[in-house]
Amino acid sequence: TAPGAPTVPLAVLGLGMMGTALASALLQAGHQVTVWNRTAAKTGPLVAQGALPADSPAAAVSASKLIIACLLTNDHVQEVLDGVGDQLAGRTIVNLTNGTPARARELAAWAAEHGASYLDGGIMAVPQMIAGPHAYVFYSGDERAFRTHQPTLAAFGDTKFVGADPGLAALYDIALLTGMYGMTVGVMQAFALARTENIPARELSELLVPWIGAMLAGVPADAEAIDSDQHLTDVSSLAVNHAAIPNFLAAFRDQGVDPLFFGPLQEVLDRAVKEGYGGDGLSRLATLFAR
Ligand code: FVH
Repeated sequence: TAPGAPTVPLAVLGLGMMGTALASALLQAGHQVTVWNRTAAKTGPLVAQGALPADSPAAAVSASKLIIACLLTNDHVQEVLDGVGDQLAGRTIVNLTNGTPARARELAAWAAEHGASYLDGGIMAVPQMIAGPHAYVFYSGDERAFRTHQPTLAAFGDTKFVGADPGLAALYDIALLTGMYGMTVGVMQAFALARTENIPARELSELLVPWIGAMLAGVPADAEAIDSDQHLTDVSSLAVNHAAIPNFLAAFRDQGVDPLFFGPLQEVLDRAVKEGYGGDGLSRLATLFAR
């Protein structure tokens, strides 16, 4: 253990791309880490870094006070934890698996029934970013457990505790990923459109990056409009966007590209204009989507 590193024994359950990065960061921070994975061969590289392999979740949990789970889904987490329920009293579970707020609350209630503390987490990083300067993780749930283990969890990146409601970390996680997926899908659709005329993706990429960056600069103004519920705009009205979207739908049709979310977008803009919001900016959509 590195000088000054906390010595609470840890287990990492799940050594996929993310679980491996998490376990590796903990080892590099000087912790004693027991690792378990359904496919045992994945423990090899971590054992080479000093991890202790466990041949079952039960063996991993019995060796540890803090249990970090990062599996494909929360159904897998529940399945694995069900097998060790009688061992969890007095331990802390930190679940960094992607899931819903409702599922996080269920898991927290289940953990409490088994005498364990529960923290849910949403990782805002890809595996290669873990332990780097831009990685951070949202946590919610048992605040005392968070305060106790925050120095350990800091091995992954910055720690952001967002509340005692265990569902909140998943909500923040899904909100940020929603923004990311919207952008990524739009970018892929742009590449698909450009490909229909043999425009190289690299050429479009050089145009997309500064364009999207310039558009992202408007997000704080949208946020202010949403928080103050003042949506009138001198930038780009819903009426203008409503008039333009049929061109997108026609261009996708003519070029043979899937319109994806532009059909539903047209429908919501139809509704917005019909309901008298044509003079508002795009920030109005946040209130319309929330219905
Ligand atoms: N990778 C990323 O960039 C994102 C970043 C943000 C957080 N996500 C979430 O992290 C969870 C794990 O993602 P991952 O990238 O590590 O995923 P995989 O590499 O596919 O590893 C999946 C692990 O889950 C194990 N597993 C699957 N099914 C079962 C099962 N029935 N019983 C027990 N374990 C299971 C799998 O085991 P194996 O296939 O190696 O035996 C891996 O350990 C995920 O929620 C992301 O959304 C990652």
